[in-house]
Amino acid sequence: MLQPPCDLLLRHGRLLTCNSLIEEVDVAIRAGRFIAVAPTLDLPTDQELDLAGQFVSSPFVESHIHLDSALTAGEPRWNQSGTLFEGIEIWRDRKQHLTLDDVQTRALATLKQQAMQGVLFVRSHADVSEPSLTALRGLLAVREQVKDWMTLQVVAFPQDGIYGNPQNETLLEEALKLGADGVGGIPHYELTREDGVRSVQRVFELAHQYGCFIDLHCDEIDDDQSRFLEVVAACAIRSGLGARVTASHTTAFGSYNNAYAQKLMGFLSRSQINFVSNPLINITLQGRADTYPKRRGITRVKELWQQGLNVSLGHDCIQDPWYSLGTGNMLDVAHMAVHVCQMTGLDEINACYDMVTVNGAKTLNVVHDYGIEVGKPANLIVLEANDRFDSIRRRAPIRYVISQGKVLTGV
Ligand code: 17E
Ligand code: FE2
Repeated sequence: MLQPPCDLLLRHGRLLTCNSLIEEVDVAIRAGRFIAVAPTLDLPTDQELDLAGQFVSSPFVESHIHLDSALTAGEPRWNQSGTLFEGIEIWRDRKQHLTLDDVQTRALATLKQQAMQGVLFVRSHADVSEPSLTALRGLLAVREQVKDWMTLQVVAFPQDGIYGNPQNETLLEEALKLGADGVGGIPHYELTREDGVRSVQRVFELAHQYGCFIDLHCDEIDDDQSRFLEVVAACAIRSGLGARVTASHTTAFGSYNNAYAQKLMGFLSRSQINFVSNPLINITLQGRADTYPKRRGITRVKELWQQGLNVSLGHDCIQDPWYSLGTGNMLDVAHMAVHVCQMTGLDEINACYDMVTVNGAKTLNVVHDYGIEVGKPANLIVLEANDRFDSIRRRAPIRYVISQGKVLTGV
């Protein structure tokens, strides 16, 4: 029987199989989906690309970024201390001047930059602690604008705390009514420890009420007494929401004593929550109050991974008050994690690649649409590399980005 031609046939790609071996395959795509993946395919096709043995991977997943503040470094002033808290103050000034156009232009430029580097799934935080909710409205509009080539999730993030100001709790709920995908919090920046605890509880109530996922900035500080992660774990265990919950940053976990950390690790396993670490940012933001020895201020990525918990990695910032560098390249993030978390064994380096791909897809809860398998949406990238290790070592250039069956040549 005559086969209808496929839209795109990729020949001679090196693909990672489910048992971590590399196999040379051809990949056929029709109507935006994978229709065949096999060692040799003989199908009529409209377009064919010879990959010449280059590494074929599922796209990168950016599981934590602040698109609302991207590309604002130096506005209105530079972060001289390099701390999280000076960054929050600078942003507080900058956000008084947000317009929808300003947010949308910067967010779109950033997303295009990310897509051209193989990122096709992004979770962004949107600050909802200013009364017009301009950051959130802007990112919700962008979510629609990019949906043909990028999956964007928007988290309502109360940067100044839920209880730091009488209107913030209402603004957070308003953001969920406007259609935010997720609800966030910042318990370590609430005015008191008690406020921090009840902010986490409130976030769980809102998630239940609005049916959204949870992604909290949690314990992003070097204070070994910042212990909101245990509150998140407790709420997740009691609510059974674990897989829909993410604890981002959790840098204080790097400062906890081992006896407490060991006990906590058991609770975290029970909770089955996801973790996002942002090594580029936290290696620069944290440790600022230390002299020497100076802490790294990174959560226990290696130990969480060894425990079988889901850990993904994010960029967090691209040229904003917290981090003036950044390109959107997820291999920079993975490369930094390898160093800062001392994940230098081969399995560990490969795991860091997984943390910017498949683990990110788990955090974003998009696994049903993620992976190079027949029937799934045809999203993939081709790297000038042999495998995961080689991609990270060389921070390999991206040769092709294929989004929903189309080769992106510019978006
Ligand atoms: N806001 C925050 O609380 N923490 C961060 N790392 C950034 C923004 C980038
Ligand atoms: Fe963040």
